Amino acid sequence: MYAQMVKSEASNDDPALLAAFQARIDAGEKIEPKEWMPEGYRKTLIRQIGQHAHSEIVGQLPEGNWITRAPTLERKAILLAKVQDEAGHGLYLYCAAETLGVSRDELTEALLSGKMKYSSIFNYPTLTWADMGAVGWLVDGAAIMNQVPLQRTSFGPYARAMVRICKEESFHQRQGYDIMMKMARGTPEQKAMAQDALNRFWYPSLMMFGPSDKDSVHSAQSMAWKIKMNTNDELRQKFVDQTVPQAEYLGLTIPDPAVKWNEEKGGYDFSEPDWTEFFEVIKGNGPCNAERIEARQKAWEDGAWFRDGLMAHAAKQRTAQVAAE
Ligand code: FAQ
Repeated sequence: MYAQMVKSEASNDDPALLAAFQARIDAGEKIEPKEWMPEGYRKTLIRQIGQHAHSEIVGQLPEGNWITRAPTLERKAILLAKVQDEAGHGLYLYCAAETLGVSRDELTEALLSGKMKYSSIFNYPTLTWADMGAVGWLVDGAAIMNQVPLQRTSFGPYARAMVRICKEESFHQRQGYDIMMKMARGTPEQKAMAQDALNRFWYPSLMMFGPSDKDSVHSAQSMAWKIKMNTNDELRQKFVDQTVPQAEYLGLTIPDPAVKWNEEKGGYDFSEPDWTEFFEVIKGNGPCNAERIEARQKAWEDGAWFRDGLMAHAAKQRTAQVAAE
């Protein structure tokens, strides 16, 4: 079904309908699920919302890794709440994608077979407790930078899901920064752990915004349709501008000697991430890709009995309802 949807792109792009649709987008109207939309618009949304949902679900794994090892009861409760929020975000997003005619099962199968992607960032390991700080600070920080503009995206269910998600992401970012503050102001060993986490997560966080604008295949069309509100490089620059002073406040060093305030552009100069590494990671060759998919595959198989039970119950209810009518 996912493959069929991809193939059916441009099957109904009648020029008059397309022009009327674009006029609605340009006027800032929201598009709702039952309204006419070009196949390419629907396909792009399924791809982006589905990828986003998968990122939230797979994104539970690196932090879930530390729930049993959180240093205090309070930290454990906070981390648990954050990871549960991520599951919730995945569910809102799967629901938003379902309004476009694809089921959650189909999306999950596309993830497990490698047809669909999830964010590159979750293919990096979380090696120390300081990584919980770096993930909250940098990964959620990058997610917010990307998602705040998406609250104004043209597809109604996606925009509405983003409003709630962004509120929760702010708490996630704050809790990460709070961990970093404790570590950076702790013992020299703790500060070194915080610096090491920043060193390892800096470039992967910059990669979250996608390839540089010249290599972004979808940006132009997605921005015309207001599925994306900014280019990848614009958001990456905003993220760097926000994060460098936060690192200074922590007394930590961004692992890039090229980071320097540029008065003329009103932003920081910085080095590009290693794009070869990025493309390898999204092709499936990152440090944890196999482990992440294996964990999702196992969860899918372990949950089969429950899904079967729910379906059997729903079928029984339907039969009872038909008999009563
Ligand atoms: N990872 O043409 P573009 C979170 C792919 S936040 C993997 O520029 P596009 C919260 C892209 O799909 C993370 N693949 O693509 C959290 C395309 O390949 P395709 C999720 C990437 O779509 C925090 C190709 O490269 N957020 O989970 C990545 O216009 C902490 C060409 O790229 C979202 O998904 C990447 N980083 O722009 C959870 C936000 N970047 O599909 C737990 C919504 C690019 O043709 C813990 N998504 N690719 O095979 C977006 O805004 C966009 O989809 C971008 C990419 C900006 C990610």
